Parts: sequence; structure tokens; C-alpha cells
Amino acid sequence: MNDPTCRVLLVSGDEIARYGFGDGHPFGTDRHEAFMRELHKRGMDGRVLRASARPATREELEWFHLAAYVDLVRERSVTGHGYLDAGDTPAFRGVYEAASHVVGGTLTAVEAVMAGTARRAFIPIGGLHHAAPERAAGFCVFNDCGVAVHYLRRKHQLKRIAYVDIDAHHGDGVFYAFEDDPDLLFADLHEDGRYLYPGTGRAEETGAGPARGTKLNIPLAPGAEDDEFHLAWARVEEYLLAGKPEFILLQCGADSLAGDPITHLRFTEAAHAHAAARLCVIADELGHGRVVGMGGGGYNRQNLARAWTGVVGAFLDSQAQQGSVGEIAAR
Ligand code: ZLS
Ligand code: ZN
Repeated sequence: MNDPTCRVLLVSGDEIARYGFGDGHPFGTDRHEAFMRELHKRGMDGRVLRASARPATREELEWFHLAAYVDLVRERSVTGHGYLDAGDTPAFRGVYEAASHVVGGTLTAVEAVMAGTARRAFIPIGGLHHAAPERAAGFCVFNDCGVAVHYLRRKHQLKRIAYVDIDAHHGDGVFYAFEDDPDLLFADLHEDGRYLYPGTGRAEETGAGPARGTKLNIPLAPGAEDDEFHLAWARVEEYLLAGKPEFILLQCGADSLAGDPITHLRFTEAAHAHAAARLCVIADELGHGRVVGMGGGGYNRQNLARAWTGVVGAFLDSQAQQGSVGEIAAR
């Protein structure tokens, strides 16, 4: 890709495609391919910059996770036996390498945006928002979102970072790890916990200690559609504009679309494209333009392919608009 105006990076490849579970598990390894096929079908694969994922270092993993838990994943990775949680997240041979590449891939995306080689970046298998410091949870082994926050702070001295999550499941692993951190802006639209895992993310959960009142959890009723999405989204925009983050992370799980086999929201892929497009506008208005998208959940393959290509499309369009504004200004 030689076009210098193309500044959207896609982090993809076998290293992250290997992250997934066999035997009819919803989070299979075919999800990466389903997305890549759709990207190709829409002629978008030639319009993005490409990078493969590097593995996260042990030090990077330990910014978020306990050393004893990182050791446990490494041990189970050799035998591939047993579960890493109470039944959702089975170990498999090579799980340590696959999961650390997902984290390293998200860091690759973040680093490209910070270095200015890309203005936006997307990683399909990132967004593993349930993993806790001491354990796996809900298909998530290592929490790439949480490590990315620490990375931006340690390597780039950023303070105020926004984490926005439109996956149907509440991003509990991120929320509770940063619950008392007023500088981690957290906005999460999700299906409420009456039928859905993990059952957290009530509107009253606004943060703890010095961060009390600073986080935005918006639970939606099962069956909520795009109208409800847009009402909630307006609150997310208001929250971000007031909070003035220096970087925006978007977990854009496609399991909030109608037809997902394990959730009950009924958004269309237009919601995901809208979220991505508006975050680009907000990041541009804030003067830095930094947005990274992470795929997250999504278990209906057609849905995830459409939602995530829509997100990449919105990133590409925002680039084109940026170019045209510059061209107009130069006239
Ligand atoms: O946000 O609902 C649960 C927890 C259980 C029910 C399932 N059993 C196995 C464990 C206990 C209460 N877990 C959810 C986790 C959803 C994680 C979403 C991740 C994300 O999208 C981000 C990537 C859940 N829902 C559906 C299943 N688990 C599930 C369905 C079918 C299976 C097969 C494989 C494994 C066991 C049988 C499994 C899990
Ligand atoms: Zn989910």
C-alpha cells in the first residue's frame, strides 16, 4: 500500500487468528477469516496499511496481570488441558502465544497511531474485555484493552484515555481494574444483566473512591434496537467531549447486532459504523485524531464481518474527509 493518504492500519494475520477455541465454541478461530473475506469482497483490503501482531512482552502483560496468572497460562499452554476459568475459556496448546499476540497486536495498533504512521487502526481479534488481573473470564485470556491503557501511560505519558465499549457484554475486566481511576474515561453500552453474562454494569456503577461519579455505564433492555443505541450514544458523545481524552479505544463487539446466537440486543451494523465515525470526528475535534478499534465479541459470522468492515470503512472515510478539509484549506 503506497498511497500516502491511506492512514488506516489493520493488524491481522495468523498470529492473532490462532486465538480461539475448538469444539463448537462460539469464539472459534474462523472469526478472523470471516472478517478478512468480507474486507476483500468489499475491495477494502487494498486501501488499508497492514501489520502483523508482535507478542506482548512478559513485562507488558504484568502491567495488568498478576505474575502467577501469567505463569498459569504459560503452563496450561503446554498441555492444552483444562479451563482457564469456570467453563467458558478452555486452555489449548499455544494459548499463551496466541493470547500474548492479541495483546501485542493491540499495542502494535496503538503504537502506529502514536507514531503517526497511521491515524486510526483496527485489530479484529482484540477487545478481550473480561479478563481480570488474576484470571481469565468469558473467552478472554489476557486483557489487551487494559494493557493498552498502561502502555499509553508508561510509554507515552498520556493521562486521560477513553475506553468506549459497544459489545453486548459489559466490559467488566476493564471497568473494575480502573474503577477508582478518574483519568480512565469509561463509557459502556451493553445489554443489561437480567439474562446476560456478566450481569454487571448497572447505571449506578459510576466508579469508586476518587473516581466516583466519573464512569458511564448504560445498560439496555434485551431487544433494544438502533433507536435506543442512538439515544445512549448521544450521552457517550457528551461524556467524551467533556472529558477531553488524549486517545480513544473502541471495543466494537458485533454481538450487539440482531441475530447473535448468545445475546439479545438488536442493533444493525450501522450502529457500529456510526460509533466509529463519530469517535473519529471527536478525536479530530480534540486535536489529535487518535482512535484504535478492537473487534471484541460477535458470534454470528456474517454480523461480525459486516460490523467490523463498517468500522474500518468509517475509519477510511474519516481519513478521506480529513484530506478534503485540508485540500479546501490549502486552496
Ligand atoms: O464479551 O454465560 C456465561 C457463564 C456461564 C454459562 C456457560 N458456561 C459454560 C459457563 C458459565 C454463565 N458465560 C458467557 C460468556 C460470554 C463471553 C462473551 C465475550 C465477549 O463477547 C468478548 C469477547 C457465555 N455465553 C455463552 C457461552 N458462554 C457459551 C456458549 C456455548 C459454549 C460451548 C463452549 C462453551 C461451553 C459449551 C460455551 C460457552
Ligand atoms: Zn460480547
